[in-house]
Amino acid sequence: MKTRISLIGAPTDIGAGSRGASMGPEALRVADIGPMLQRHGLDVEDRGNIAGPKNPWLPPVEGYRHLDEVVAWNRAVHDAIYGELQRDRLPIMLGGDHCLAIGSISAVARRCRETGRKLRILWLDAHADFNTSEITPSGNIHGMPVACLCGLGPKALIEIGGQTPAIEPDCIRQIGIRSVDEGEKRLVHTKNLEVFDMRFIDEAGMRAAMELALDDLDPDTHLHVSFDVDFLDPEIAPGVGTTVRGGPTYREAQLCMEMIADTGMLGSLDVVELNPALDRQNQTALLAVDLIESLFGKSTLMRKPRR
Ligand code: 6HN
Ligand code: MN
Ligand code: MN
Ligand code: MN
Repeated sequence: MKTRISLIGAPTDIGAGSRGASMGPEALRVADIGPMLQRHGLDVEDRGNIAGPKNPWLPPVEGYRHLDEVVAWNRAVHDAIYGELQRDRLPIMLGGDHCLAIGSISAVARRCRETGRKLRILWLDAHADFNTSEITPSGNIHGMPVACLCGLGPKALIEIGGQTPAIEPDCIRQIGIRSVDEGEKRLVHTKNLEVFDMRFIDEAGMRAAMELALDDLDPDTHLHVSFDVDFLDPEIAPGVGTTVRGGPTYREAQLCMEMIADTGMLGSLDVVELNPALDRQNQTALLAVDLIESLFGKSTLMRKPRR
């Protein structure tokens, strides 16, 4: 794994259904994300925050809320993440809401095409984020990034990484899913997305889910983790706008992160949807940082796991 990390804040809630994810980057910094990574011997540069348009808080127009502003933010995110990848650093995008994954993953996919690497995306979320303007119940674009990345979305968003579609559905593995809208469900099946939902995790366990999600990785694969904090059970992570009960426990989430760390292939990370306005004493940010510590290789004992 790369040991040179860049933190990039994207302080906006432009794609969300409640205000406050714009405060996410600062909450993660207050929870010591930078110093925590440094303590693990990593070279960490905090590149500060990206700027973009303010949130006008308007109803949907033709199925999208704030499309122009979402495009502006995602172009800026794309450019910032792409720049860090070119410098051969591992970018961590501190969101911000999940619409920003359109920009970050478009940049990662572009870099993978240029360097001839395979891409695997782990989408840790309560939601599939696979809506389109025709089927969205809300118009909130944070419910649409996976569809946009797969080429289903408005031209300005699907073209951000220079090639449409940015990715193929078969490079995605979704984990922790437990809230999918009706039309969205049909689209997930049509496009054959690989989903390890909570029913699967209940029955087979997080270990089996992660073994399958990380199955047949080419040694030269870039692993991108898109960590929507609402992936976690709301009892431990109340600081998100779209809580869905029945998510992974603290230990299940740790195991998920540890198994990703074991691959040694992590290449980029989004941390999104943290909403400090809904949090209690920054506990959700602290939990996210604790989990990211495992993602970067903290383990209980100094030994290789027995898998
Ligand atoms: N997220 N499926 C709902 C919608 O409005 O499209 C919720 C989306 C939540 C998105 O949490 O990143
Ligand atoms: Mn999401
Ligand atoms: Mn979500
Ligand atoms: Mn499949």
